[in-house]
Amino acid sequence: MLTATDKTNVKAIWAPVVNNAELFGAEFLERLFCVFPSTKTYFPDYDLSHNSPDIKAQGKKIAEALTRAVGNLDDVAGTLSALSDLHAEKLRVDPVNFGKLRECIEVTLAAHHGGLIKADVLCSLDKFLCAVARVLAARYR
Ligand code: HNI
Repeated sequence: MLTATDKTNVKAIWAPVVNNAELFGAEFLERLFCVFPSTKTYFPDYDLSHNSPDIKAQGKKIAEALTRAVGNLDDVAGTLSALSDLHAEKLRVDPVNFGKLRECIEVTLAAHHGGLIKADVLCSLDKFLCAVARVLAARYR
């Protein structure tokens, strides 16, 4: 459950992503593939070289979906409902991978933050991304 303070923190830390979805999204994915190489198996037809059109396009989709969720923090489940169906029923992504992407998103945002991220802001971001992961994994049960 995100508190009012969490919501303010998440919107603030996410602000740079809103108008730079492709840039941030591609970095989320490149970090994922680099740190957790097994995740590459879900994208067998992609060109996974640095800054490839595939990585940019898919990264943009992920970042924009998360931006929609940040814009609807009172209804993350409803906002991502179609994606929840897709990941569970069609793509069959093992939910353990959502945690891996969460880590990569947090590192990316920290790397681009102008200074240290305060602990409470990181905590709020983590709560939000855990909520997203719960929604995306909900249809598996
Ligand atoms: Ni995910 C497709 C959002 C985590 C594997 N994914 C999408 C799309 C969006 C999206 C948006 C495009 C849907 C469409 O075209 O209709 N994915 C998200 C979000 C998260 C996430 C918001 C978590 C924060 N996806 C993951 C993870 C994996 C993953 C962790 C696997 C490691 N996603 C996929 C695959 C596709 C996909 C595979 C299909 C790609 C394609 O090109 O067909």
